[in-house]
Amino acid sequence: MDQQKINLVVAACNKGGIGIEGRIPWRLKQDLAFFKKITTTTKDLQKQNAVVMGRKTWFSIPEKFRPLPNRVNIVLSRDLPRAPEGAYLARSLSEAVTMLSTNPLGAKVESVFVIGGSSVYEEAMTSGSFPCTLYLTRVLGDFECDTFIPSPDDCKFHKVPNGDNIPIENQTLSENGIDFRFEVYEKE
Ligand code: FOL
Repeated sequence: MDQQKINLVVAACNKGGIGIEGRIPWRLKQDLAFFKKITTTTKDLQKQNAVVMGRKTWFSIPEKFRPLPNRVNIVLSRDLPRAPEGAYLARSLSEAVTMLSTNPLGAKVESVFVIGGSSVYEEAMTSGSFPCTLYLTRVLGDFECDTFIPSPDDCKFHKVPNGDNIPIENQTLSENGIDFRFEVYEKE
């Protein structure tokens, strides 16, 4: 794993909303396809990426899709008695990052992706402990939400040009009447 750098992947609507009642308020196939691709693709074909998520996010993923295939899955919880089947358990984000950069996992993990939920995103965005790249799908609408991410601008993230394999920034995509676009931010 490259020097404790982490990536965040999230889709958020106008007011930063990401979820309601344990689920995602919209259904965007192209966005999920992007999620799958960016979290799965590695340069070194011998390695996998890791996805780090809170307990509620783990249980929100449809059972047939978890553990997310071809990725090292880490679930964060202080309370679970054991790791869910197919996943590793860590007690905190920093413990997860340490596990992933230490052998045996360290040898086979290329990049770390934090995939939610709101408290994990918030910690990663505000802690200042790790340099981050944030892959933000901006869903251009107002959806009723009960969980949110902080504004990237308030967390000292700077928008950067989208790299290869990511649909062009400023290009608005549309799916079943919902407009959205892919943005990339970085924080030292
Ligand atoms: N980031 C973005 N951009 N969009 C999201 O929907 C998203 N969702 C989560 C975290 N970051 C996100 C957390 N929720 C699956 C389901 C829920 C989920 C994350 C992933 C999931 O089932 N993924 C499958 C693909 C399923 C499909 O193709 O329909 C996977 O293999 O990644």
